[in-house]
Amino acid sequence: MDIERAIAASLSGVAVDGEADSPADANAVAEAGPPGSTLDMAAPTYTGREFTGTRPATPPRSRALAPAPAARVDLAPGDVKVSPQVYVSHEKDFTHLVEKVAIETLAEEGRKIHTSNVMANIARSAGDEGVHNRCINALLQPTTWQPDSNPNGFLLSAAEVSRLCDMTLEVLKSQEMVLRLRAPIKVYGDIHGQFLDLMRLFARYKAPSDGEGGDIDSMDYLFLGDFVDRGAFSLETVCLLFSLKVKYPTQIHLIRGNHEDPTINAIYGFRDECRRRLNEEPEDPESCWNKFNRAFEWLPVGAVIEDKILCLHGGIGGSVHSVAEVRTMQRPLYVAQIPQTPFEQRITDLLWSDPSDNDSVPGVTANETRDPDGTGRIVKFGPDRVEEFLEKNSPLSMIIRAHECVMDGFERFANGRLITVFSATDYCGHHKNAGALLFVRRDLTIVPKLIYPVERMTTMWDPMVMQQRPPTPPRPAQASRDSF
Ligand SMILES: [Mn+2]
Repeated sequence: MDIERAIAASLSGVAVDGEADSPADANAVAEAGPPGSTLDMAAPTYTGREFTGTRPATPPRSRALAPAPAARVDLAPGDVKVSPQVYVSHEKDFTHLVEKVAIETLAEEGRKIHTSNVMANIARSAGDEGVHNRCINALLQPTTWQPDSNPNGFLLSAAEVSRLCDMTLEVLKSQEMVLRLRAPIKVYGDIHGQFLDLMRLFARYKAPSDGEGGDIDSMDYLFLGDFVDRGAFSLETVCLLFSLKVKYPTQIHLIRGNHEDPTINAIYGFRDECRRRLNEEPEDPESCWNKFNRAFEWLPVGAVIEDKILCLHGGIGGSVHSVAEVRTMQRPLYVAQIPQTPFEQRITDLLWSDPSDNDSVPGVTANETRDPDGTGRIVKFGPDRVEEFLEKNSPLSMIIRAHECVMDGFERFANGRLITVFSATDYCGHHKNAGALLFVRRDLTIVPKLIYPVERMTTMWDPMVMQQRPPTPPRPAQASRDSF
């Protein structure tokens, strides 16, 4: 296969995906485009000169004369640039393998294809790995994932999980407390260890991978926290998300939920899951459970998409007035259980607060569902708070948050200026709610994408936690004590 065919094959492999994310598909072509545009420029038929008579076939431009010029130019950060890696599709008989290769070695790749054996390529790509790649290969199986046959085991050893936490922590430390992100992007709400729902969303609406069925090269992914607790697969969920963060540090984004906190995930299931499945003593300072929580303390608490959409786990409560004040919060960040200072109250508001029951309830009111003892620290905020916040933080015009189970997987509040998104279906087996992701198109149109509950073959929730701490009711909230 020559270079043009290799690029054409890789382009068709990336661009042909029938889903409705058409702007993203266009983006996929655009990203893979620069090698293609080099070809266009090389073709004299595009010069616009008048021409009569028969056009001879244009010979391919010789490789020696086309030293990938765009890749060699020094560009300032943020300039348009060509990816140093190119997709190629190796085809043989009825099988194919799409692979990433360095742009510098593309010529070599084109020669190799005539003699290479497809299976040998697969074997080679399975060999070069880090723990994050191994975890992704094993867990990112949107249509085929099944729980481990041994419910007390886990794919990775405690030592490997520990290494994954270290790698994730390094990435998180290098990034900001409030992320600045671009559209197109998919925003996910709470998953709460319901790993099967994550796989189902990936299967229906594409997954963060660079292989078939994946769209990570055409859009980013943002997860709004509450990865762990409640569901039976917190380890699968958090390990896959951490692995994706390590593999795609600027395309996968994780922000913190109220369950990414040792005080909370010690009682809602995650600590026991670590003890049982990693065979460790969580109280050991070097346990995986402690390492996860140390990484959680470095998760950002907010993200802003295209300067227009603020994303948080809980909300703005009564005390969050500007994005700037969140941006300057120092990490590692500890969450006080009973906030004593204005700073601690702000953290509680970001991670714990909810919108009021509906648009007719303004102001800041007690959150009786989450704060049954009436300390008054966990609040609900009215639509007037949302309006005021957005006005003060122009050009922001929307808040996306998670944290509450909503029946359709997403729900609008404050006249559509705030949206709640929740990705776990049939939360804790109780609510029969849909799960959703919000796809933010390049033109900033928000497109909800839903899945509905399915019959489950195995127990998906921690029975002990279920019994002792029933799940938070979906909106509209019904009064219920002792729930989160
Ligand atoms: Mn939450």
